[in-house]
Amino acid sequence: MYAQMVKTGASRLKSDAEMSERERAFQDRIDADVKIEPKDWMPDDYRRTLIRQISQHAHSEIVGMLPEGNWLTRAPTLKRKAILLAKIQDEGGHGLYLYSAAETLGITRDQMLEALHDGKAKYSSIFNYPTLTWADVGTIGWLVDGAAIMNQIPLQRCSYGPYARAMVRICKEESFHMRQGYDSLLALCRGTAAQKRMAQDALDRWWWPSLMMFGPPDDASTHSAQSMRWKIKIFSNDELRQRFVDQSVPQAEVLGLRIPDPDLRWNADRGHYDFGPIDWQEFYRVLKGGGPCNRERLAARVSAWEEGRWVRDAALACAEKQLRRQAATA
Ligand code: FAQ
Repeated sequence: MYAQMVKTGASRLKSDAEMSERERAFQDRIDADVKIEPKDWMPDDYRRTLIRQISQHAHSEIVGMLPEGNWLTRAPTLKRKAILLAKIQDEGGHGLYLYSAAETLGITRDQMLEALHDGKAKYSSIFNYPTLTWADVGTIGWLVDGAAIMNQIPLQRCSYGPYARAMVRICKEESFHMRQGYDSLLALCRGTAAQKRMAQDALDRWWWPSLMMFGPPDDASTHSAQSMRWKIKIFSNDELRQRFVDQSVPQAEVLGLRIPDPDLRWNADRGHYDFGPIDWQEFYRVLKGGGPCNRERLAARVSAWEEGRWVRDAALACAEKQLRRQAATA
């Protein structure tokens, strides 16, 4: 089965001389920005890399519904509740487009979900943190969706056609998600002193995990070199992280919030903000299952799968009955 346990990508890039004729022709198409489609020939590692990344992305969307879902019954107004409900439904939809895109590569949805439920497949580290207050919901929209957009806009141009096309609609919806989160935080920051403290506390807890969403630093990123050669990734993890910091600092200023990083300062020579060291030990701990909510998130997905069994069985029985009827009248 294709899962994260499968080694994907080469440990180093192949030179032109080491490539077979087919591999060279494939690379030429990528270099010429021709999209690769499901029925085209592709190297096995290209296929596996895409299955790994797209399925992780899909899992992130559906696990990502859980932290915000925690606040649906406690949203402060009907309007905020309706917005949150729409956002969470969008995330379910993103999961479905992405599972469909991965299925074009020859893996089934059941196989992908089995890998998630067995703890073999990853999903984004960010969703292993708890949503303690209502301000966390706004902060997820602002920072987590903001980071997701930063990463996903370039994916609209990635080399695999079905993935690139799925990202177009996803990015439009993520943009609404980010705006609603920022709007919600703006309301808190312009509200009472207690509401503003709540917003600051949420930023203090979500800032560093949001920076980790972009993945390990470039020199520790196992897949980046090959994925960039294949234009599955257009920018490196560190490039996107820097863009995200540069985008977020002025947004925090408008909110009147302080980013919890004493080393954060504008560097006129680089034309970017410098920022402090990221705790990569925490990142790897969360990846290994040691984050505050890893167990809870996985248990919620497994129980949703088990409790939904009767729906899948009923849908299958209905489809079979319709087929039998059609066959009888044909
Ligand atoms: N969490 O060599 P790299 C969202 C793993 S969607 C967990 O750099 P790569 C929407 C990585 O898989 C958020 N694992 O890997 C939303 C690899 O392990 P493996 C998800 C991580 O693939 C908002 C190992 O580390 N977005 O938020 C993470 O080249 C609000 C080495 O790393 C996507 O999935 C991490 N943060 O680059 C929903 C976008 N980072 O597989 C609800 C598509 C790295 O060998 C509410 N994905 N790892 O076992 C990508 O762009 C890439 O996969 C990266 C990682 C950039 C995430």
